[in-house]
Amino acid sequence: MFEKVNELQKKFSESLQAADSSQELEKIRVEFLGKKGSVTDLLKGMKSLGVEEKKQYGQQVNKLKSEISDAISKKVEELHKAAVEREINSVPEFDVSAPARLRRGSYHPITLVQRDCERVFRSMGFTVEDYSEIVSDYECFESLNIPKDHPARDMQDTYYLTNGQLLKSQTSAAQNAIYKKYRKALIEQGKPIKAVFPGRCFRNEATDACHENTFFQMEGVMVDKNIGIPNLIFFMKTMLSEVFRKDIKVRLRTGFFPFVEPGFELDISCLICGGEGCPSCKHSGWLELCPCGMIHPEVLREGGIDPEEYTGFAFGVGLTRLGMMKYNIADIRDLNSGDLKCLSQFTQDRE
Ligand code: FA5
Repeated sequence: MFEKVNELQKKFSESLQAADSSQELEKIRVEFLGKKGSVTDLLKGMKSLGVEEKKQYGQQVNKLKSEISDAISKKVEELHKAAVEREINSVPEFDVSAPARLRRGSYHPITLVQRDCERVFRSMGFTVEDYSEIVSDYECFESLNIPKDHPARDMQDTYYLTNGQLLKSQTSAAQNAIYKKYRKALIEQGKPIKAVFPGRCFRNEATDACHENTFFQMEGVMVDKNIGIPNLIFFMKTMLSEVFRKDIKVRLRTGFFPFVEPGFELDISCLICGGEGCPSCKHSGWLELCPCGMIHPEVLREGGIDPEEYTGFAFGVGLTRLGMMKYNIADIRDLNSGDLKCLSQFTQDRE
């Protein structure tokens, strides 16, 4: 039995010496220290030993175990150091007197599409508002008719701070503040509230070709007397035709959001596959782009606006998805990748 410990030690030393990459070291770690590794195997034979032998044998196996673990960590570090040194030594010398090659930056496709939308809405009398990325539960949910324990909260899990605040999961989180900011002008001077507010949103969810955990939306609201669904449809149509500047197929279907009534989902026929179905549209041929609806009376009331007198619409367009469709980017994750091969293709749109 004790012989086996020495044999294993020898075998390990040989394997360690031959290893010259971190992948090989990981393999060795699993081979010797893994759940089904050789060191665990050594312990299996202990049953047949006497008490004193068992104690000595156990000590030897444990000693071997920590020696193997230490030796692997040491070698990992050595290999890492050697790799860094190799890299430092391989930096080509450069000629400081050579003329500079200028590389101009470019705007991110989402910035481009956001500016496009802002331009369209500004031209129709909307203000563009900025809003915080860290918000309270009240802003993100309660003021939007989503009380604690409401099932609609399941649709949007996000990241919480230890102080109870959260990274906003939707730009709708700014609605209440916008109503409160402009309600006086609406009520006293009859100025309709017309505002868009773009922003980064966060959701704790798995990513795929059309879902990111960090993405951009742009919210828009209009409140005045006699605002109805035709107004909403007019502004949605104008936004899409101005952004795409070509005919695109859209569909409007009913959708549930506690802060609008009635609520709609505005989908766009997938421009990546032409509506055939692909990973970008979850093989449905349609991409959910811009939910919208008539602002719920409770939400207006919470913002200090009398819903008996005023009505309004709200929408929340997915700017990141809009960018995907406009610039024919099949995988949303490329937009956050920082990969210049993908992102610098849009330099021609630089302003
Ligand atoms: C909302 O966030 C609502 N606040 C929108 C709204 C505003 C409805 C005003 C009614 C009135 P939803 O969770 O469906 O709804 O997201 C809106 C849009 O954001 C989606 O259609 C999609 O374009 C985009 N979006 C949502 N989740 C993701 C994600 N994980 N990755 C990328 N885009 C996303």
